[in-house]
Amino acid sequence: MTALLIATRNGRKTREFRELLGDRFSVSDLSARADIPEAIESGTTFEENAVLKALGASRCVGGLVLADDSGLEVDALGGAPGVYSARYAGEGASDEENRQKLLAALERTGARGPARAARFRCVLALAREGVVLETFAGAVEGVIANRAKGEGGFGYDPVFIPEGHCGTFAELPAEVKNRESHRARALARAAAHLLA
Ligand code: ITT
Repeated sequence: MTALLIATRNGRKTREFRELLGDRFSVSDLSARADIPEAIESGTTFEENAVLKALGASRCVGGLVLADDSGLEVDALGGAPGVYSARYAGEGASDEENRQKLLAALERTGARGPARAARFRCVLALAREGVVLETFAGAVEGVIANRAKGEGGFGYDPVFIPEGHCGTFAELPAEVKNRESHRARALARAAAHLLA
């Protein structure tokens, strides 16, 4: 089994990677690696930040490293929060604070129904020995709900209704997110590359 280090400290992301990759890869993350410094996400695109995270970890450990940079783009907010999704309500903000800020900002625009169009984007960067081998992108279109609903997933899942569904990612069964999410789509491309 191929060992794959996911360059994240977000355990909810790691859980999704494990579910998505099944027993094809032995997955670990940075949660137990206090020796590896936190990457500074100074990029202005998901790709730049994914590459920064992948290189940061890959310079410290051998083997295959995969980094994920992801976030939510809301059309009525000019694409915000975008690459700033994790820190939308400020550095160290909780998921709930970020969601509340998003719903309040969207409320102020008066956007209703299809005018609440949004998408999750994910870029994965694959690296080995401090060199980026490839990047892979995935996206899922949807709309922002009027209020947060559901207990599953993480981050903005309770406010995101994916195209073709009536409930949020947090309400729908995990299998739906694992089949249709931005991360699932990017990872399908990465896995095809790794297993080719
Ligand atoms: P790492 O940098 O350690 O991977 P992070 O959570 O800070 O963890 P990002 O910088 O990529 O990750 O920020 C992504 C943010 O976008 C994340 O904190 C969520 O708020 C949101 N996000 C990304 N993917 C999501 C998903 O599948 N469901 C809900 N929200 C998501």
